[in-house]
Amino acid sequence: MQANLATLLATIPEISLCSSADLYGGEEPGLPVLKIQGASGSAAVALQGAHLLSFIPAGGRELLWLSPKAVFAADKAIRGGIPLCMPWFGRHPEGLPAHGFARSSNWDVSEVEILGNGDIKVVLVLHDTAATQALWPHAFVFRLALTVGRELTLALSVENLSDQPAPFSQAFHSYLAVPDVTEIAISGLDGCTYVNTLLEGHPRKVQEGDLHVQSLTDRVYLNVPAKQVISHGSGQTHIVSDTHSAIVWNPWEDAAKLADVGQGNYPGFVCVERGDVLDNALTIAAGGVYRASMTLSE
Ligand code: TA6
Repeated sequence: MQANLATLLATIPEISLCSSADLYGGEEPGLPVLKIQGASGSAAVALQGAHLLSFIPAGGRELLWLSPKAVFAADKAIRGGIPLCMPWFGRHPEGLPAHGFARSSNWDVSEVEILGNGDIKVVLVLHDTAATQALWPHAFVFRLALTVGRELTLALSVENLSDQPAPFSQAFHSYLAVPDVTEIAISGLDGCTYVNTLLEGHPRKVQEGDLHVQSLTDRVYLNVPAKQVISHGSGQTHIVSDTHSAIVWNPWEDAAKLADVGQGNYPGFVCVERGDVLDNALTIAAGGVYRASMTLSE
């Protein structure tokens, strides 16, 4: 773990360093997790992956789903919360790890701050190493600024420090807690073209009205509006992002094949992810920067 972390955290009592084993059980020693307890909201973020595990606005409910079967192990993506999928989303054409390496890499904390309105800001950074260069041959700095208050904001910047253009796609792969996925309605996708990645040839269709998830679903919506709202038995979850794609996923009965989801647990979440993927993927120019943000609120 980074050398100056204890000193940095000592400046802000609202942030403490604990172990995933203390918070969620599982094998000791677990993974290091920052617990953020602010006046307007609380959150937990694993340093592996800069991975949000929990967000609860003050007086509100948990917005994120963390699998009861999540495994907290080095180099293994954690099931639930908000994994950061980058510098590529989904399967890699050359068989490199799905969803990139950011979610399984160890990030450092570079800044912690209490903002004027009491919200808490934490900035995590990841730099290239020989191992990342072997997967994505670019010098880079990834920066994720988290702001925890009544809303949760993730502000991402990706600097390509190399002298070559870098192909890039990314998603904030949010697992949203819902009482029953079969009873939700997702607005903010009406009229958007989506790619059904479950069917041969990945056919495209246009969404009509709200989306109701009633079976195994894995779709990439392109050029979506900034806002989606998930309405469910416990209220609503609002997502706002300046990215261009939205991915909707629920494994349904296939959850039985995912040991860290587990049969029977799929009704408790829906992934509504925002990012820039497929047609919305891009190339970051040599020396260029990609920026994206997403805000979650009740
Ligand atoms: O975002 C949807 C998706 O790409 C699905 O295809 C599904 O496989 C899911 O992500 C989970 O991927 P993971 O690599 O975390 O098991």
